[in-house]
Amino acid sequence: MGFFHKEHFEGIQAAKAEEFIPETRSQEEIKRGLEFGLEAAESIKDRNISCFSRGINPYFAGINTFLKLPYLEDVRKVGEYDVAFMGVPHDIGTTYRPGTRFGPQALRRISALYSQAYSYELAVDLRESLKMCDVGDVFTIPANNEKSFDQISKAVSHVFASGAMPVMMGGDHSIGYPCVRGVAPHIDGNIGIIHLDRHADTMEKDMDERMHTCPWFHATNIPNAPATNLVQIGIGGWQVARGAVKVARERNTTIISVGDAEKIGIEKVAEIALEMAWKGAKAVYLSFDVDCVDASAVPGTGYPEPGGFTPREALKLLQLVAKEGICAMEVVEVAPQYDISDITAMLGVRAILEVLGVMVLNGKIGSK
Ligand SMILES: [Mn+2]
Repeated sequence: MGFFHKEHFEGIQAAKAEEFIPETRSQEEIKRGLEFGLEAAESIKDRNISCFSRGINPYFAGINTFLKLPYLEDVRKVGEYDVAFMGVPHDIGTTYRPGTRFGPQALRRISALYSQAYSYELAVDLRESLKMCDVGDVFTIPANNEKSFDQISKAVSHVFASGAMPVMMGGDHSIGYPCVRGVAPHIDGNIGIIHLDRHADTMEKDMDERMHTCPWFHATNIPNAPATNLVQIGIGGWQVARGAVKVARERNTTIISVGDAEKIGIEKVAEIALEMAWKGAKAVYLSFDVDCVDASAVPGTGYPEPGGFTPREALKLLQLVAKEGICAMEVVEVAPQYDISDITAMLGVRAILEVLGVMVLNGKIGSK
């Protein structure tokens, strides 16, 4: 056992690093909980527990904002935060199974399980490092894609321009276009897009409308969002529309398949993705479609396809592509009606946490 030095294990280093994470904000939350929720009954020995649940515990209690963060009713004040989570309950862009209008609720509900917001391996406590809020949902128009897009762009634009990082919880993938359209005008230069998906989603129209098969055709028509800065990872299988493939070829986008990733490894994929997305760009937008993961791990989605990434690969990939910073991100295609034990929604929540955790570690976010 001469080669064995347990100090080198990530598991050991992470345990040591935890000691240096502050507890300032969690102490403040406990104090506020006792004040607003009253002191606990006399028989309760832990005097940090309040009578009414006001903090993160119990995880099954309380009102489910994302991570049980404060609900920011007055969205004019969003600039006071580093990160703002928003639901985008829009699913009329769906071409097969509907139901992602309930995605934000599902993500919020299971996010309670992660409301501590601490990653062991990263040794990051998001609640301590970031000022975060849930701004609720965009008022989408359930009978009209285009009007919904206008609402979404306006909402994303408002949050981004205020100085908070917008994190969008979809909704189907048609929201990708209005989300990028909300951010791009505020970037002083080009914006790159990193897109994880089994599907290319680059059709101009699908069944006569701009559906969830179309966001990147329109996003890359935005003057400062060139198609050459669009990197699509995980695309493949038997569901990729031929019309989308034609556009990808015409526009010279970069598609990295699951097979490519198997061959060169997740680390190399991330390296290439960062190089392409950041080439001459000032910011990078991240789009995570849960269906980039193998259908067995994401039953709760509108267009499942076998043969995608494992959850572990996808989470690693997200960590790696986020280390240079992400200006805004979306998690799309969570449809809880088809989910089992919340596993799809859970993966969506984890995707968000990995990205923010790595951004904190690399000093890309958090000063408020
Ligand atoms: Mn997809």
